[in-house]
Amino acid sequence: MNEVAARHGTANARDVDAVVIGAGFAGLYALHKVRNDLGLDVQAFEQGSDVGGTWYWNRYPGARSDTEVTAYCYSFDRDLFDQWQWSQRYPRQPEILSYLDMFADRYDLRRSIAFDTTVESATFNEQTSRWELRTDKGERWTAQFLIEGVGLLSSVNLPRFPGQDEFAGQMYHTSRWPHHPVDFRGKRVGVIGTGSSGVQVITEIAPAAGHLTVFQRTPQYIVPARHGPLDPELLAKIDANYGEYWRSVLTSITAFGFDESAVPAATASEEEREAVFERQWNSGGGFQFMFATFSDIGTSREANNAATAFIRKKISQIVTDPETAAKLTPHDLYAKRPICCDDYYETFNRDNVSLVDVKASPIIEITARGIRTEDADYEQDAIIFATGFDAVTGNYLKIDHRGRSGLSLRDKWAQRPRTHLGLMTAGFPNMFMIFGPMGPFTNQPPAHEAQVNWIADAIRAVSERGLHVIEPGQDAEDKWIVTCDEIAYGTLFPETNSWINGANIPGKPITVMFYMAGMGAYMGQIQEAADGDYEDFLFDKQPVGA
Ligand code: NA7
Repeated sequence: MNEVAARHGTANARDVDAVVIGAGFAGLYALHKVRNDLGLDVQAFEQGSDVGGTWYWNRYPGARSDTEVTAYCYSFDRDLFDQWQWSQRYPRQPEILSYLDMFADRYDLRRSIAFDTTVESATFNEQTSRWELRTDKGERWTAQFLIEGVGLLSSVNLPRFPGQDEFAGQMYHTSRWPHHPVDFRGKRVGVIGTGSSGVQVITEIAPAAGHLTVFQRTPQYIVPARHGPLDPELLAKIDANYGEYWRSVLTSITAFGFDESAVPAATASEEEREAVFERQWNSGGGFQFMFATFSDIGTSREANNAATAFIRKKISQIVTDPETAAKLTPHDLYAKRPICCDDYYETFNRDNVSLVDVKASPIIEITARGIRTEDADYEQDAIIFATGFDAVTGNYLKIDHRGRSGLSLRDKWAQRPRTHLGLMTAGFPNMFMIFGPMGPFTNQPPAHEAQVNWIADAIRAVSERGLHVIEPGQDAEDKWIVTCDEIAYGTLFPETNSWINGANIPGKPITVMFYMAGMGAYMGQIQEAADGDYEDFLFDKQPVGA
C-alpha cells in the first residue's frame, strides 16, 4: 500500500488492474476479454445474484428476444456458436439466460464476479491515476481501468401514482419479476404500458387471465414476429462462411443479420410497395419491417407514411371492434424502436381483454382495489407495470462518478449525455462504457463485442506506450456530439417521443442519445480512431510517487 492510497482513505482497498461493472452480455465478454485474453487482474461487480443482466431481471411471462438469435449471441468463439443449439428463431428468456450461464462457466468467469453488489461511487484519484470504488457492501477497491457494462435498458422506470402503496393485490414491474412462477389464472389483471415488454406480457397472459385490462397511453406500430424454428437455409449459409456472415452483420445498419433493403420506397409503385410490406408482415420481425422493406422508412416521410398506412390497415382488418381498433391505431410517425409480437392485435378480440386509453382518461390514482382513471374505476387482483426504463444514461448516473478535478458525471451530463464514440467521456480517464450514450443504435451483442475489442486494444495501446492513462480529447468529444446530432436530425426518430431520446422520463433532457448512422458506419469510426493512432485521445503516465 503506498502513501497516496493511504492519504485517500484507500488503505483497506483491494487493488486490481481493472474493474468491470455488470455481468450481462456486455460485462461477461469484457471480463473474459480483459482477464483471459489480456491477462489483467480483474474484479467484476453485479447487482443481481447471478449472471445475465437484462435476461436475469426480465423474467416476465412472454419475455423473449425479438432479434433473430443467430445474431443475438457471441461471435468470437466459433465452437461455441456451433455447439449451442438454439431451439427457435426468437428464444425465450430462460433459454438466453441458460446460454449466458453456460458462457460464464465456459470461461470460468464467476470466480471474478461479486454478485448482489452495487458499485455506489467511482472516483478518479489524480494523484495515483487510479479509480477508487465503493460498493454498497462498504468495500473499497482501486483499479487502473474501469469498464462499465451497466445496461442500456436496465434502470427501472416505475411511475408513482397517488395511492400506489395502498393497493391490496399483487404488483409487478416486468423487469423486476419474481423468480417463481406467477399464476394469473382467473384473476383480474391490469397491464400499464404497451412497449416491447408490455405487448409480450399482454399476449402471453391474456389466455390465462380472468380479465385483462390494458392501460395504453400511446399506441405503437406492432408487426408480427412469426416465431418458429430457425431457418435451416440461414444456418447453412452461416456454416458455409462464418466469417462472412459476421462481417455482414458488422457492416450492416442494424447488426441484426438480415438483408437490409437498398431500395427507396419512392422507386416502387403503390402495388409493389404493398406486396413488399405484405411479404415482410408474413415473414415477421420489427427491425425487418423497418429496414428490410425499404431503405428509407426511418428517413423519408413518404416512405414512413406508406409503412404506417399499411400497418393501420392491418389493425382495422384484424381488430373486430371498431372502437378498440381506433384506440390501437397510432397516427404518429413509425420512428421508435420497432416492435414485433405475434397475435398482439388479435388479443384484443378476446372477450376477456379490454383496452383503456389513458391519454384520453389518465390514471389519477391507484386504490386498494385497483386503478382509477379520470372516468372509471377498474378493480384488479394484480397490476403489472410494463413502463420501461430510464434508458441509456440511467444506470451510469446512479453511480456517483467523479472524474478529474472532482467533476461529477451527473453535472457533466445534466443537459445531455456527452461521450466520444459512445465509449469514453472527457475528464474521466480510463473509464470505458459499453453501449454508453451516443453509441450505435443497433442489435447489442455484436456491438458489445466490437466495443469491448476496441476497449481491449486501447488498454493494450496504453501499456505498449509504457503509459498509464487514456482519455478522449474535449474537441473530439464535441465533434462526436455534433456528428451524432447531424445524423439523428437527418432521420425521423427525433420527431417521436420514446426512451430513445429520453422523453419517457419526466424531467429528463430530451436529446439525441445515439449514433444513428448504423453499425457499419460506427465500425468505421471506431476503427479509424484506433488506426489513426488514437490521435483524438490523450495519453498520460502515472504520476511520480503514485
Ligand atoms: P418502453 O418501450 O419504454 O414502453 C413503456 C410503456 O409504458 C409505454 O407504452 C409507455 O407509454 C408506458 N408508460 C410509461 N409510463 C407510463 C405512465 N406513467 N402511465 C401510463 N403508461 C406509461 O419500455 P419496454 O420495457 O416495453 O421496452 C423498452 C425496451 O427494452 C424495448 O424497446 C426493447 O429494446 C427492450 P408512452 O409510449 O410513453 O406513452
